[in-house]
Amino acid sequence: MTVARLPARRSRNCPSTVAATIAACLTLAIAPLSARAQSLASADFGTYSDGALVGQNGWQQWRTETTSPLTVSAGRVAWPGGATTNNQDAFLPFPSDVVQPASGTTVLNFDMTLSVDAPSASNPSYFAALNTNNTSSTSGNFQNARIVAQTQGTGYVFGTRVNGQSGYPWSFGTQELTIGQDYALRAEINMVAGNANDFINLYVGPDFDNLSLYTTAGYGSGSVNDPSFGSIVLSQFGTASVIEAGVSVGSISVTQVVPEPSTIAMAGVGLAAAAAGLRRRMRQG
Ligand SMILES: [Ca+2]
Repeated sequence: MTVARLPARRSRNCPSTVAATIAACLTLAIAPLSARAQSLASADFGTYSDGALVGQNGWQQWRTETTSPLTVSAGRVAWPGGATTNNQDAFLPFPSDVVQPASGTTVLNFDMTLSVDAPSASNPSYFAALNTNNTSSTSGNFQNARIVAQTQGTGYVFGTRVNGQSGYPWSFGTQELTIGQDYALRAEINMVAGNANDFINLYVGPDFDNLSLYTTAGYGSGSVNDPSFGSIVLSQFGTASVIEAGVSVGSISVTQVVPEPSTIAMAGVGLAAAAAGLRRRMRQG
């Protein structure tokens, strides 16, 4: 069957369609960045029941250690620290693993509200981290984006590192913080395309609207594999030589910051869409 090709003519509606499409795209392009964050895992312990953390709202036991189980009490998950054995850890998985980007930078905000009640005297062990995978499999599943608290003066400092490999050393802040005081802590994880180039900007403040850059942890030297991220871990890992801290956590979450599309790129999309609409209308006569 042959379809007769109608002569093209411009629709009077097209200019307004083009303008409306571009306007809608420009509106999208200037939307606040905060509206462009995707939650990967989130726990507000203020909404939890008192009792075991594992089994509530998706939290699972990590590895096999069950001693000193993590417990919710009055809206907090707290443990005393100082243990020289590996007590229970728990993880909260993302829907899927966030892998290294093929280009550009993927940013994850790893947020906690917490107080540190007993910082590590020396050689700190992480109390929070992100596992490589979102499953309970221990094969190839390591603790990345590690967070520690170490004694300094009469208070303490936070530290972080991208993963547990020596090429990504600890970086500590210098501002002495107050034991027992609540802080908002953000590890802004920058996953940069390519290897040995990821970094973490660690921010501290009284709340998430008033954060200050505390320290930056990046690559030093050596051989490393940049990590993927699949779940939040609360860790009571400790040994006789690697000391765990005592913390009290009110909330913990990870959000992925969706890159802000440039106005030019969005306008380009808008023009392409408008052009497609124009072509359709021309075909339809
Ligand atoms: Ca990288």
